Amino acid sequence: ARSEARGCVLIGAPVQSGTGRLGCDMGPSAYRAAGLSESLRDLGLTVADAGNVAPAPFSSPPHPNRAIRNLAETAGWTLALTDAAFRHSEAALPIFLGGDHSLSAGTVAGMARRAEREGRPLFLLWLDAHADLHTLDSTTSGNLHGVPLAYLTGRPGFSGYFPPLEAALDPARICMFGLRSVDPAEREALGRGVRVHDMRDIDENGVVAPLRGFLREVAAADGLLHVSLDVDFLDPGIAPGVGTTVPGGATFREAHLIMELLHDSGLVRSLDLVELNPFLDERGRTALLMADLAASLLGRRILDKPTRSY
Ligand code: HAR
Ligand code: MN
Ligand code: MN
Ligand code: MN
Repeated sequence: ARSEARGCVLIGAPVQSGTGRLGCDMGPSAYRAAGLSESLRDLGLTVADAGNVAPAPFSSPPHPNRAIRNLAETAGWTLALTDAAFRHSEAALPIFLGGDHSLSAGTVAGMARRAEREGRPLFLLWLDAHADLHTLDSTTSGNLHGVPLAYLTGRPGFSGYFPPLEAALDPARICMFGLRSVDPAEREALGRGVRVHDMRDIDENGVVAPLRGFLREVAAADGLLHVSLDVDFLDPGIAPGVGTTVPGGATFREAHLIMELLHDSGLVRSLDLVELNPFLDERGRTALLMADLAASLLGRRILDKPTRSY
């Protein structure tokens, strides 16, 4: 079924335990204030708002890497969001309103369980300036928004500290766009088969051919596609509301085109909007832009409405 055949459900994930600075917990409210459900309803979609998830209790033993912050709390979010993603994805297309990127450890794990239940493979499109491939041992910042992909691909060292992972993601089913800030330890992990289209690749070749190639593979495998959109994928000039800006990000046109191609594919089963920090935003412009990109992914045509100015 094409994605618009199912309704959408908004799920707030006010996670900020994975970052070094406060403010991401206001993300879900900012998306609601930006009118995300109204723009989706304008497309004729059924939209429910499931409210915000709360972290589950989880105790992690102290980790030898003393840099790590908020380990048990982040693991508790992972547990709660795995369950929420699995439950809400049966009948609807869940849109997770973050919250920092550590939340994807949960949402993607829940979608992996969903895919397994349907006997289909899960594919992941990761739109981000960062690779988020640190292990608990390799992170030097200690910020756990830098580790979700290591957890999800079953890299060692998470056992006992994070919820047990039922099915590890095959790196060959992960495609990244927008990378431009990768730490040495992550570079090594990138060599394990993840498909990477960094900013240089996008500058030279554009987004259309590589994205179409990936989508063809998802379709050929009858896969489920989860999209994880990190605010810092976008250029800081258009998306200042994030704690980890990196110069040289995607333009409005590139990001919008990706959303249109995703919409046309009909393959997207779930979506994360992550890393928005409303405290760092300018009059809501980043929240509005992210909400508009989500609406484009769900079928909004750029000419349907005068584009808002951010
Ligand atoms: N690699 C750096 C670290 O581990 C920066 C990670 C930043 N991650 C995000 N999400 N903002 O992509 O600290
Ligand atoms: Mn990220
Ligand atoms: Mn990032
Ligand atoms: Mn459009």
